[in-house]
Amino acid sequence: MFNLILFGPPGSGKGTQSDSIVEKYGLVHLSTGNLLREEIAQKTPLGLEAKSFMDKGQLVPDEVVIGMVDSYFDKHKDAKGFLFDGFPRTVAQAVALDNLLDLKKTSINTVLALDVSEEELVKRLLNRGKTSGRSDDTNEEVIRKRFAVYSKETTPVAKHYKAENKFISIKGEGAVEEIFESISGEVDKLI
Ligand code: B4P
Repeated sequence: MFNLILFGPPGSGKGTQSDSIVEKYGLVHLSTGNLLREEIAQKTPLGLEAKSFMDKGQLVPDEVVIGMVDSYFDKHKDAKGFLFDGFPRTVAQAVALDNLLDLKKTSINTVLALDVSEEELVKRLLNRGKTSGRSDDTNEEVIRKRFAVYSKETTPVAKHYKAENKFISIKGEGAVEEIFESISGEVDKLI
C-alpha cells in the first residue's frame, strides 16, 4: 500500500490538490472535512455534534473523527493506498492512525505539507465562502480562529512525522497545476 498525508493549514489547497492526486495515483481519498460535511448534510447525530464545533472554527473531538476514519477503512478494505486530507489534525489522531495502519500491516509513506502565507489563506477562504455555502468560510473571525487552532493543535503533528523523516514541505502558492507538479515529483520518487 502507498499512504500519503496531505498536510497544511485551512485553505492551503489540500482539497483542491487531492482530486488530482487520487486520479493520478489511484488512491482512496479520505477527507475528514468532506466526511463530516456529509454527516451534517444528512443530519445524523454525529453531523449535528460536528457542526457545533466546525461553525466555531474548532476541531471536532478526536474520538468522533477517529471512529469515522475507522469505519471508512472498513468500507475500503481493498484500497491500494489512501490519501489522507485534513487528517490527522492532532497528535492523538496521528497516533491512532499509526495504530490503525499497523493493524493493516502498513504505514504512512510520506507527509507532503503545503506552505502558504496566512494573508493568502484568508483571501482564499473568504473567496470560497462567497460561493461554497460553508458557514466556516464566511466569517473572518472564525477563519482566524481556525488558524489559531491549527497552530496550537495541528503543527505538533508535523513534529511527529519529522521525527520519522517522513515530512516534506512544498510551496503551496502559485498556479494549481504547478503545485500539483511539485507534489507529483515527490510522490514519483517514492511510489
Ligand atoms: P477541511 O474540510 O479539511 O477544510 P480546509 O482545511 O478549510 O480546506 P483545504 O485546505 O482542503 O482547502 P481547499 O483546497 O479547499 O476542514 C473543515 C473543518 O472540519 C475544520 O475546521 C474542522 O472543524 C473540521 N475537521 C476536519 N477534519 C478534522 C479532523 N481530522 N479533526 C477534527 N476536526 C476536523 O482550498 C481552499 C480555497 O483555496 C478553495 O477555494 C480553492 O479554490 C482555493 N485554492 C486552492 N489552491 C489554490 C491556489 N494554488 N491558488 C489560489 N487559490 C487556491
